Amino acid sequence: MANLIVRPEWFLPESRVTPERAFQNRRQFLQSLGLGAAGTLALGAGAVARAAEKSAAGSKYPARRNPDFNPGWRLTNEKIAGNYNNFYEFSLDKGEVAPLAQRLTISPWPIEVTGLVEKPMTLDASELAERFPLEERVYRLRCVEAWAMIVPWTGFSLSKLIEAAQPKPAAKFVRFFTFNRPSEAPGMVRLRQYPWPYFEGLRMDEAMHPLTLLATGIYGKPLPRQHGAPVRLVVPWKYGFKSIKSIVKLEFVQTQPTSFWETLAADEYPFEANVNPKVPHPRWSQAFERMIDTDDRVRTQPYNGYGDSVARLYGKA
Ligand SMILES: Nc1nc2c(c(=O)[nH]1)N[C@H]1C(S)=C(S)[C@@H](COP(=O)(O)O)O[C@H]1N2
Ligand SMILES: [Mo]
Repeated sequence: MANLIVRPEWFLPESRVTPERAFQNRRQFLQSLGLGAAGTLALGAGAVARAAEKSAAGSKYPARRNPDFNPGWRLTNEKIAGNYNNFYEFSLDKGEVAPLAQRLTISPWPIEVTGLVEKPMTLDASELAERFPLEERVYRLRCVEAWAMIVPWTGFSLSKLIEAAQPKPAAKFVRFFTFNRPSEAPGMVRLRQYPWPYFEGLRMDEAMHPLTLLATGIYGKPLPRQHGAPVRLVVPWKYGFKSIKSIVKLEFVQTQPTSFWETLAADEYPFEANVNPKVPHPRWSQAFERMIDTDDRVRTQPYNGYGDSVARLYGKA
């Protein structure tokens, strides 16, 4: 047995020779049997491969791609998207967010659903995938700063959670809140003048629109912290700041609430914030956007290209 313990010089960690997904699934499977590396020896490679396949079918990632939301666009490079993040709780520097965000504790993660609902509830983020089937959707995301990306999110329509909470007729808006943990988020300490925690809001019809996603994953894996783990909003026809990350609370209210950026500069970041190439930001044009990985300059589309399904919400054909 000694040669199994003393690694030969050609030894490579399995993670380096097996595609990441297969590796993770196999590990999960072995762990579920209470087996470590010894399990590999006992079962043999073929049995492990078959068992890992079964376990992959049971695991939540990657989720089934919804063909309605996969138009065959070229995806933004995953590494670049994961190292170019707006998450002011950690840093104003997009490249610094990913390393700093790793200190965020994401388990347990209770989410409170409250306000004007028949069924207020608190559920943990880990329960979401059990209650609401996950699917993968490719969306464009357009930041108000005139950069854009195209990413595969994993999640479910926010409408499913709203239906479970049963809003009362008086509920006309939903408010969303991010965590309030300065001890884990240095930006919250450094940017003391900001009205933390980050908060956002949608009209009820916007929140109920099938495009509005609660995302728990990206690129076929659970969300990394810099993208808003464990659960964030994605509203693809609005500027990116509406897509609030790391949500801890949803509150149903009667009158139009404010939002974090609106409080700071209402003329630059209005509550509605629909992507519109014809309405310039006070300090720059919104006619074009830059793809973050290729630097391609792309013409910005009304509603970020989602006008066919959302323009009717705004009384436009
Ligand atoms: N809590 C929180 N959510 C947030 C932000 C933030 O600073 N804090 N930034 C927003 C902005 S401006 C954008 S463009 C997107 C960026 O998402 P990404 O980093 O996953 O690409 O997150 C949005 N959600
Ligand atoms: Mo943004």
